Amino acid sequence: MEEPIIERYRGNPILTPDDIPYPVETVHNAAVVRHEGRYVMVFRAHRRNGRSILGLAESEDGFRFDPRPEPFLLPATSGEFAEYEEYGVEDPRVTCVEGEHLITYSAYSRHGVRIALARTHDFSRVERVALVSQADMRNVVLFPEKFGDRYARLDRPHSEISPWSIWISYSPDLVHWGDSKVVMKPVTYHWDELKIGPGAPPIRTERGWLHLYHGVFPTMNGAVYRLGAALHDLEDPARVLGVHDGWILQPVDPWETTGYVPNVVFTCGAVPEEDGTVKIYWGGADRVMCVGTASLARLVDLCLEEGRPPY
Ligand code: BMA
Repeated sequence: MEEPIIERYRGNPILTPDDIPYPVETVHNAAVVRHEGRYVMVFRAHRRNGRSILGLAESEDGFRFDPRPEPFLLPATSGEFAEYEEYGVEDPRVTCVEGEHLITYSAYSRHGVRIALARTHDFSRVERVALVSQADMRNVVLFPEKFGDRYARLDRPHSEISPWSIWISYSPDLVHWGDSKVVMKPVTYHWDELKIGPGAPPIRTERGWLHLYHGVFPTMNGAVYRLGAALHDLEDPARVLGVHDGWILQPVDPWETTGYVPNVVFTCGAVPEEDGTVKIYWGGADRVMCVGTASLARLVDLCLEEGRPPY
């Protein structure tokens, strides 16, 4: 049998609602980054009213996480963010740019879903910066480096003529974004034919920026969420060098096929290691957190050697 692309950790799931010291129904779609030699996880959790908050857990080894006693970010109840976070905060991504941890998350309200940006230096004090998109937008990941003097992000606008595709945008100040270009689209009658969306913030490799994304296929039994891989040019990230034709992970374990939403693996974070591996984190069935390990070189090879065009 061929080696799996992502080797699942035997101790999965690594975090479940039962581990959290305050009432939550789910622990999923978490960002994970390195901070001062530890792994910090910012996870999404549903409360019993069906709305989400963000929690935080820490780990020495990237596998065993201890949750903090209190939530990390609750929907704002006053100020300019309150109106747009009324229905909750979801699916965080964390990128370290020039020593600062930047958090993008979905802000849900009666006006739709849009992206908010917050920053932290220490994961104790968190400061909201700006709402950085209109509705309807989810799944925004920042690149960890600037290109010239501009920040870059992968985003996911939606329109009937170009449904749920991945675009790139640039900003001089993290607040105002533009110069947008389409970079990848779902492919008809393919595992990611319905929707694709940015997953983990891109990872620098020698051969390009590796982007782990999610793709959705509609079945008679509902949507199936899987993970895929794409490689972007190091200097010009709007240029896609290759997209792996197949998925790299699909729901298999019981906590991935059954849960809050069945048949979902969804990533918001991956941590590259010095030994050439990457720890990939994903939510299982929108209820628990899981982790697996893959070789960065193999993921890059899959994009370049067993690829398909980006659209
Ligand atoms: C998407 C988002 C994700 C979720 C996925 C599967 O639209 O809501 O947070 O993991 O659906 O339910």
